[in-house]
Amino acid sequence: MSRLNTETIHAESVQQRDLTVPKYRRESVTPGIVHLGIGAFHRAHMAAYVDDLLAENPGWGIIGASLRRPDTRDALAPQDFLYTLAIRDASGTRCRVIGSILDVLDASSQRSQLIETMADPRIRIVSLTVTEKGYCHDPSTGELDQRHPDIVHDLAHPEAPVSAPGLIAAALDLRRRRGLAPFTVMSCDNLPSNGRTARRIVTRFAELRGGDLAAYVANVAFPSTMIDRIVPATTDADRDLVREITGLDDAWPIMTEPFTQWVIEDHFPTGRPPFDTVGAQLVADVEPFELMKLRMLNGSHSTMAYLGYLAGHHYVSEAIADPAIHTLIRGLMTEEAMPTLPMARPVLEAYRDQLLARFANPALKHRTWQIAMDGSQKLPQRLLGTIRDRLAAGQGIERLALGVAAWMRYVTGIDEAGQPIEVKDPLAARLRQLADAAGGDAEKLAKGLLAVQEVFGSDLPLSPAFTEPVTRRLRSLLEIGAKATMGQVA
Ligand code: CS2
Repeated sequence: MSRLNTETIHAESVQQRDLTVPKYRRESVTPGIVHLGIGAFHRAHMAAYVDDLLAENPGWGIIGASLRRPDTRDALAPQDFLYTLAIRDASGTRCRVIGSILDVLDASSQRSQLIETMADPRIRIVSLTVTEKGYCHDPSTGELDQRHPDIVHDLAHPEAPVSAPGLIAAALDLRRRRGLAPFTVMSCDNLPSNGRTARRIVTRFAELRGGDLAAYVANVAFPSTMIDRIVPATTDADRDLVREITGLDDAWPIMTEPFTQWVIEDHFPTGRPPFDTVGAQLVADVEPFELMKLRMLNGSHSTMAYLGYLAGHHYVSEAIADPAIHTLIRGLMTEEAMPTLPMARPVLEAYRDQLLARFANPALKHRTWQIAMDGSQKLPQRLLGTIRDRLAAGQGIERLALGVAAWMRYVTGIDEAGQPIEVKDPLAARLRQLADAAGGDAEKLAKGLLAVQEVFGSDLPLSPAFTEPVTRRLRSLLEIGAKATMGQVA
C-alpha cells in the first residue's frame, strides 16, 4: 500500500477512488499564516477553510507548529504534510486530502526557526488552537498566571520561550526590532472573548518582559472567533477505514462531521484571506455566537462527558441515546442555557435541535473521556458563566448544578464500579488530593473542590444558591449513582 504524498495522490489508481484532492498547484502556494497548536481540531477546521481558498489566494498557506511534541511533524513530514480529512455521518464517509499545511515545526527542537518564521514579513496572521490550558491563565479571571511554570521560564529566558504567549511575544519583539509591522493574532480556542483573552495574556507578558515591547503589542490586532466542528481523536480503526477508501496509507487522518462553523471578528489590519468566500462569517461582534456555542454545545458536552462516563457510556452518541441523558441535556439547553443568551428563541431552538442531532452522529466515536479532559480549564466558560447569570436573575440551576457535581464525582478518580478513572487535567493531582481527603463524604468533597479558586472564583463558593444544589446532587451521585440521579431530574 502506498503512503499518501504529493506523488501518490495523482496516481491513476487513486484517481479512480472516492477521494477529493487539492485543486490548486501546491508549489505555487506561499506561507501567510503560522498556526500554533497544529492539532486535530485545526486540521479539521481552519486548515480546511484555507484549503478551499488557496486556488484563488495562494499567498495564505499555513506553517504549523506543535508546542509540546513532534508527533504531528513526524507523522506528516513523510506525506509532504498532506493528510486525509474523513467527513462522516450515518450516510457514509467522504474523504478529501488537505494541502494547506506547507510545513510543521516542532517548537521544542526548532524554536529559533519557528520564531524566525513568525517574523517573516509574509506572515500576516498567527492563529492558535493551544486549548484552554495553553493560555497559561487563571480560568476564573482570564488573567495571566504569572506563577505558571512556563511563564516563569519564559520571563527568565525570553529568547527561548516554551509557552504560546512567550513565543508570540518573542516573534513580535523580533519584528519590532526589525522595523516590521506586527502580525494579527487570531485565537481559535474555546474561550469567551478569546481575542480579548489572548490580548490580555500577551500584553501582560510583554509588560513583565519590559522595554518597548508592550507599546508595540498595543498595535497588534487580536480578533475573536467562534469555531465549531466535532473532531474525535483518530484511532487505528480510522486509519484502516481511510486506507480502505483511498487506497493510501495516512499516518494521521482526521475524522470529523459534515457540520462546520467559523464566526470571525473582522479586524485584520495586516490583511486576511477572504474567509467569507469559503463559508466563514465575518462579523463586528462575535460574542453572542461565542456564548451560544460555549454554553449550549460545550456546556452540554462537558455535562454529558462526566455523567455519560459515570453511567458507563464510552461515546457521546451512546450517551445522548440514553433517554435520561437526552432529557437532561435537552432540558439544560432549553430551560437553563437558552434564557441567558441574546439570540431570538427560534434561532436557539433550531440550534439546540441541530446540536442534539450532531451529538447523535453514529459515525463519530467521540469519547466521553476525551471531552472530560481539562475540566478545571473548561467549567468556568461552559457551565459557571451560565450559572452566574442564572443566579443573578434569581433563576434555577438544577441541571447545571448536576453537571458541576458530576465533574466533582469524576475527579475523585474512581468510577462507580470502583475502577480507576484516568483524570487528565492540569490540576489533577491537587483535585485527587482534595478528593482523597474528603473520603467519600459529599459535603467535604464539595467544600474542598469549591475552594479551588482557579475554577470557582471567590463568589460562587459563598453563594448557598449554588453550593446547596451542587452538594445535594453530589451526595446523590455518590449514594445512588449517575443513572438514578439523572432519573430524579425532570
Ligand atoms: C469538546 C470540544 O473536547 C471538548 O471539550 O467539547 O472539543 C468540542 O468538540 C468542540 O468545541 C466542537 O466545536
